[in-house]
Formats: sequence, C-alpha cells, structure tokens
Amino acid sequence: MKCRKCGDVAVLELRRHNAAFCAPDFLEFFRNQVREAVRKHRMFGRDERVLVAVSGGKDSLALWDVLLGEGYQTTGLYLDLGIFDYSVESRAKCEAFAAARGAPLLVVPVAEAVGAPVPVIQAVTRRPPCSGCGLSKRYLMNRAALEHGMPVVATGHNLDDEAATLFGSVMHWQTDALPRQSPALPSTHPKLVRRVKPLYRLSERETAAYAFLRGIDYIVEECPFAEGATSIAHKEILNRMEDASPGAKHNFLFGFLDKARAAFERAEAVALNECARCGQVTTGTVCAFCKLADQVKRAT
Ligand code: Q46
Ligand code: ZN
Repeated sequence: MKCRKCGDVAVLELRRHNAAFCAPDFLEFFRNQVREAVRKHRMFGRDERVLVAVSGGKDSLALWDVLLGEGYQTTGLYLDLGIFDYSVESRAKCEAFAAARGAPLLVVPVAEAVGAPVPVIQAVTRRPPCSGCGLSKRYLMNRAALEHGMPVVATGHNLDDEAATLFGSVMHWQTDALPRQSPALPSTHPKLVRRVKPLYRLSERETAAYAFLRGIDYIVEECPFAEGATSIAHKEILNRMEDASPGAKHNFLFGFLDKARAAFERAEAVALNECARCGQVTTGTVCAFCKLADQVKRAT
C-alpha cells in the first residue's frame, strides 16, 4: 500500500475515500477535513474564543489538539460526571493534556451543579443514566460558555456518532430531532451559544488513528453506562453496512444533510423564554435542568 500523496509506505487505508496515507499525509488529511468543516459551516473565526468540551476520550482530545495546532483561541471544558473510576481517570487525562500544552481547562463538577453525581441522579429519577447526564451536559456547556464570554461550544462528535444518532432518529421517526441534527447549530437566543461539531467528516477509526499518531494519551474505556445503549447497537449495524459497502455511513449522513434535513425544519420558530429560576433558555417557565436539580435536592 502506498500513500496517495507522496508514494511512501502507507500506514492507513481509508476505503471510503479509496485512498491510503503515510503518517504525515494522514495527519494533514485529518486537519484538512476539520478546516473544511469549520469553513463550510462557518463554525468560528480566529477572533472568537471557542469552548471545547473534552471528555478525556480520543475524539474530543483529537479535536482540541487540531484546534490548538491551527492557532484558535480555545479553552477546554471538562464536566466531571462523578461516574466512579471512569470520571477520575478521564479527568486526569484532560488535565494532563491541558497542562502539557499550556492550554486553559475549566472543570465543572456535575455534583456541585445538580446536587448529586450522575449515578445518584439516575437512582433518584429512575430514568436511564444518559437521560439526566445528557441534559446536564448540554445545560452546563452552554452555561459555562456564557459565563466565560465564549460564543461557541465545540464537541468531538464524529461521523460514526452523527450517523448513529441520525439512524436512531429515523428508526423512530423523531421528526423534531431531525432538524437539530447538524454539524453547526446557530444561536437562536442571546443566551444560547452556537454548537458545532468540527469532526463530523471524520470516522471514529480516523480519530483513533490521529490520536495514536499524535501520541495523545486518552481514556480507552467507555463510560460504564454506555454499554447496552441503543446508540452502540446502531453503530454496530452501520459498521456492518460500512464493511459491505465502504462509504455507507458517509452517504447516509451527508445525503441527509445535503438533501433531506431542510425538509424537516419547522416553519415557525419555537418560542424561547428565560427560566424563571436560573435565567437560561427554556421553552417553558422553569427549565428541565432546574426541575432535575429540584428533584435531586428533594430526594437527597
Ligand atoms: S451520556 Fe450516558 Fe454518556 Fe453520560 S451516562 Fe455515560 S454514556 S457519559 S456520552
Ligand atoms: Zn433553569
């Protein structure tokens, strides 16, 4: 196998691109995909401060690494979910990454914000752990960005994540979720920051290769609650399709973004209010996060 760019020995074959690359040219290919994502969706500019949500995993640390290399003004945000050893280890990976690069990192413990860590929230609400966790993460990312004057939050979602989410939404015809499936969600309220996913053009295998080749020390274990999640089943199905037909995931996601997404956008905008308690954006009177925190407070 030879590198498509320079003809040297290739280290990685990308079947969906019908190409193979040596290490330096793969890294450049990877960065180019991020540049293209940022450019195409006008994710952020050089004059803007970007909050990069990091979990300690390969995707978010690879993203931060690329953005630092590109000279963007970034700050990391680690949300400490309080999920046993997984959180202890993943926090240490993020802190070591930030310290080695002299990059600023904010750490927000969910237990302080909500009143209890994710496993306790799960027990109190008797709902799947990812439900309270996901809600808290979205809320706290936005709040941290607002508090620190940053107009945009970037997350490490990759092509596999996005294709699996789309697959799940289509399987259940969650038509209100479909318009929100986008590499870049604009700010629709002064208290809602932009949300962007600069890795959406890159597969999980590619972010793993990037992290490995860049010597990034990341947490390999998944969150213990991820096991058995339907998103993992959807990823497996898509991987089988990808094996049989390279490019299947890419075509599924990009076809939706290019040809179908607009059809699901609602004509009328949803009215947004400020939560009577915390002032963050909600469609009701009190936001879901404040309700969750109340429920936790009553039970603990
Ligand atoms: S939502 Fe669920 Fe993740 Fe939270 S509880 Fe773990 S798996 S970390 S992406
Ligand atoms: Zn609130």
